[in-house]
Amino acid sequence: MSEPKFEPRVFSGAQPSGNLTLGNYLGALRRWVAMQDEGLETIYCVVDLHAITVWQDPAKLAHATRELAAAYLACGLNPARSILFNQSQVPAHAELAWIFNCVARLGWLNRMTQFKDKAGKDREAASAGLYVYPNLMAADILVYHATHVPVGEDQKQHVELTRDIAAKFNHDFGTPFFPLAEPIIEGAATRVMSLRDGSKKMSKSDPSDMSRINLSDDADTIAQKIRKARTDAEPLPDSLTLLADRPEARNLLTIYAALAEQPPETVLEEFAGAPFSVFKPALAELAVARLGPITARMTELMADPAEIDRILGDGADRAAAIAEPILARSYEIVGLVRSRQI
Ligand code: AQP
Repeated sequence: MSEPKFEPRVFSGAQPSGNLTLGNYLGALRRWVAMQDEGLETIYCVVDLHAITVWQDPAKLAHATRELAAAYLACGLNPARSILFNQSQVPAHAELAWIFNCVARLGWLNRMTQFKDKAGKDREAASAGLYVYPNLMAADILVYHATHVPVGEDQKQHVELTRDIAAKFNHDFGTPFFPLAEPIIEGAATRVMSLRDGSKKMSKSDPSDMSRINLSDDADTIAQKIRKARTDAEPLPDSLTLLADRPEARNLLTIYAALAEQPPETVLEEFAGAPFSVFKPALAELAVARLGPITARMTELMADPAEIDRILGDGADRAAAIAEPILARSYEIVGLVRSRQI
């Protein structure tokens, strides 16, 4: 099978399952903006169909969808340069996901650690949607023939599954139709950890709001959360290797370095020997300085939800124009008859 050349195209998304966290920002969004600003073709989605794999209150979901779109814009995504939309407005995602439900193997899905984490002990009670979530994610990416997927570390396994699905489809149908998309896991903080437990990732849906910094938090809340962040009693060391067994301390250092856009070693040079009573206020000040303008912009944007809806609708039209021919060709390859005159 000769490999066709796919033009570089970037796709990524985040779920409107709560407030966007500092983890989402550092692990994903900041990279998305950089890729847009590098001049690449970029498509960024509010993945609302993924959010409903766990229960979402309908009124809160609509609000969270607009708020996430506002966060995208406030972080620097520009609808004139990137396609910005919410997933459920482009039905091609869900349609291709059905085909991928028939391509992906149960054994592959059984290995997905995110399903195990999210379903927890009561797996029987998890939705079927949560189980096949990675197939929908594969469709999100492949319905645009996207080649690059900037994500945090936690999504690496799902992008690898996307590659497996593309490869199996191409093999089964004997045509190199889908690209093998690459995960782009870059930046200083690809896995930001919970402020309450250095072994758990910071997450929008963690029951404890104190475990995360939300992009919508005000300055006092950010300062309070950092002050109360769990740490050990030791001061900061002068070398990174001495933080190997101190996950909470390492996490705060990583966050500082990422926000300051400095290597962690440089930050340690400044703070070696400092107790957390000195480091935490410095981190809070930096976090407020970096996130404050984003929060303020989000508030301004949320004052005009009709404009957000307009941007999402326009983005969905542009996304559908790319996705629909790729979906139509996928149906043809699979052998599904399409004879309606539309
Ligand atoms: N803690 C994190 N550190 C670095 N990157 C992270 N991402 C998520 N958490 C961290 C990255 O953010 C992007 C959007 O994530 P998502 O909304 O698709 O869902 P998720 O990965 O499941 O993130 P959350 O915050 O934990 O959401 P919930 O609680 O709803 O499951 C992805 O690129 C992700 O890697």
